[in-house]
Amino acid sequence: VASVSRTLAVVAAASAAGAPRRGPEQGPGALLGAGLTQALQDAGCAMAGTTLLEAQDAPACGTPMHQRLQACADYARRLAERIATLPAAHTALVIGGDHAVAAGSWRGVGVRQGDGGAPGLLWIDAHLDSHTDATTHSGNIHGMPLAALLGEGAAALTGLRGPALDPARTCVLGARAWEGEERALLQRLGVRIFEMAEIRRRGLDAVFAEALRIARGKGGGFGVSLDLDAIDPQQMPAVLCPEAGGIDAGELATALRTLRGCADLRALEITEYVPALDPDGGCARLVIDLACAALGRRSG
Ligand code: B3U
Ligand code: MN
Ligand code: MN
Repeated sequence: VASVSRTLAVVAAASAAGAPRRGPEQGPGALLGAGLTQALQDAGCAMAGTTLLEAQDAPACGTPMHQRLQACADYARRLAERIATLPAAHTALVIGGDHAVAAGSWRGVGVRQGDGGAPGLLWIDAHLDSHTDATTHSGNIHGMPLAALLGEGAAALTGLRGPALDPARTCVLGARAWEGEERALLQRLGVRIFEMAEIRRRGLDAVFAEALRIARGKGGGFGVSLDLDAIDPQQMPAVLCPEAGGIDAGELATALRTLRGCADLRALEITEYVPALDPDGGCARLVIDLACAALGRRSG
């Protein structure tokens, strides 16, 4: 399959409002500083530009959940508006930030598509991120964005402009740590979950291909939201919530290369990178390699 010629619009979503600790808000600056855009250009992408969307200071520890929800929702609304205004022909590359930014990204992508439909979505994550404000154990908003995108949970997040996801075109890949309520929610909605156990049994390539078929559906555009904690923490320790037994980084790069042939890929999102946990920059280089694997045209 020939690689698609892409013009990328990079959106730096420098928010940690959904995370239990500061750190992910530094992710986009560090990745840009490590040469993300140059590497993408070297890999054959045209660059339409980079927008930085700064956040207010993340709510302090102990802030009541409804205030943290509101902070995440305010940020998600701004992010969605920004993405909605990008030219439809561009592929958006959203760099988080904690994963709560996704509650805005994919609404914005849906508005930008302009056909009234939501994009299909492949959610690559160690977690399910499908709690609501009523079921969360940790109180952390980055454990809720997938539920919010599916229209479940607090109105602050679900009420953003833009279509809710179609559960039949949404799937989760790499899951290995969850609480019962979020799994029950996804099962009730009919969202396909590809757990690590299934990936180990069938191999990532086969599972990724099936997940891609689900997200692409019969057309209409799709996206990929990558939480870096999906990758094995021995290879990607620079995340807030590492979970042992994850996806092999090299295998993920190979699987992501199949996106090069997908003209219907509307956006890629990469979240939860914490540069303070990456003193030698090895994880930043890995993130850049993954972005190039997904979006590039040549090895670069
Ligand atoms: N399910 C847990 C753990 C978690 C979710 N997302 C991350 N961690 N990064 C929670 O906090 O809701
Ligand atoms: Mn996660
Ligand atoms: Mn996540």
